[in-house]
Amino acid sequence: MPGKFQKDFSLKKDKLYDVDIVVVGDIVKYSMNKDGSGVINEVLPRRNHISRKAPRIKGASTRGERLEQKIAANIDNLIIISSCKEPSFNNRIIDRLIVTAESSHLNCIIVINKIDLDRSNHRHKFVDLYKSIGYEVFETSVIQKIGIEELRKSISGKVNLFWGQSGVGKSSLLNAMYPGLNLRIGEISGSTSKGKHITVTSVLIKVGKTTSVIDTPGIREIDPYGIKSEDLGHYFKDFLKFLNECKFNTCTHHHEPGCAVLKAVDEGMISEERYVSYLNLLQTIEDDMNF
Ligand SMILES: Nc1nc2c(ncn2[C@@H]2O[C@H](COP(=O)(O)OP(=O)(O)OP(=O)(O)O)[C@@H](O)[C@H]2O)c(=O)[nH]1
Ligand SMILES: [Mg+2]
Ligand SMILES: [Zn+2]
Repeated sequence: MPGKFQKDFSLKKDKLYDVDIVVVGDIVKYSMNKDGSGVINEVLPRRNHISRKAPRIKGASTRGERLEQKIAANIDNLIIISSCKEPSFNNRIIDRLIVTAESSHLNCIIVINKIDLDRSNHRHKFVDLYKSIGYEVFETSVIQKIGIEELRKSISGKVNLFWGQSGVGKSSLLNAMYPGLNLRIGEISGSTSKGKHITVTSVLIKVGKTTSVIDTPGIREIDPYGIKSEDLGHYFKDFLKFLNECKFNTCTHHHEPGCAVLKAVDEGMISEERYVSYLNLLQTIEDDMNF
């Protein structure tokens, strides 16, 4: 492959992960060969990108900081897809995806799918929570055709990345929103209630003059990249108004005396669910530093 693309690749070949040279959403200059194949000559500067920590390779000797794995570039909205059941609702993953989006300054939209399976209305508490923080939340059912049109309208005119666990219904929702897409849909495993990782590569599809959607493979784990423990609180929007009141400006809101976040949790001003997600992420960041 000639041109700049190859040059960049060779410069980075010592890296464990080279998946981020070109990512979905990139705008590139390319030329066509006579046989109909194409060559990317240049990747244009990105206005933003979203990434996570690359999973550790089993048996690899790499120690210390985990590398960045870029997921997509030039996006407007991160659409966080979750489900009420099959797989079960997981607000820890939602919070991890929110932090990932906030740290890249992307707008987040939360979708809770499969509401037809939520007979006990377990989701309501979380719908209220995320709305109270200021996020847009959609409750959808592909089976019962609920919330599909509302979501479609809300993401119109933007580049939208659909992200979430396997089996939550990312591809199903996209098919329901844009008839004719015919994305492949999977089954849910009877024994584990988990998805079977049906979508295997990210694809960007133009669904309107100014609207694009990116369907992605389901995630197993999500560790945000490049966040220091003392900065983590800034990516929890509901913590923001308390952060300046902590006694120490390096406060990690874990054990420090005079912590305004801890006080707000005690007084019910910050939800315990969100605080547990915060501690969970803090632990991941600290574990990686000591690895
Ligand atoms: N009951 C119910 N099932 C749904 C709904 N939406 C999707 N499903 C089912 O969930 C299963 C998984 O759907 P997919 O669209 O393949 O899920 P995905 O998130 O794209 O999964 P991966 O591509 O593996 O990441 C399929 O059997 C769908 O029919 C819904 O609203 N209600
Ligand atoms: Mg899929
Ligand atoms: Zn604090």
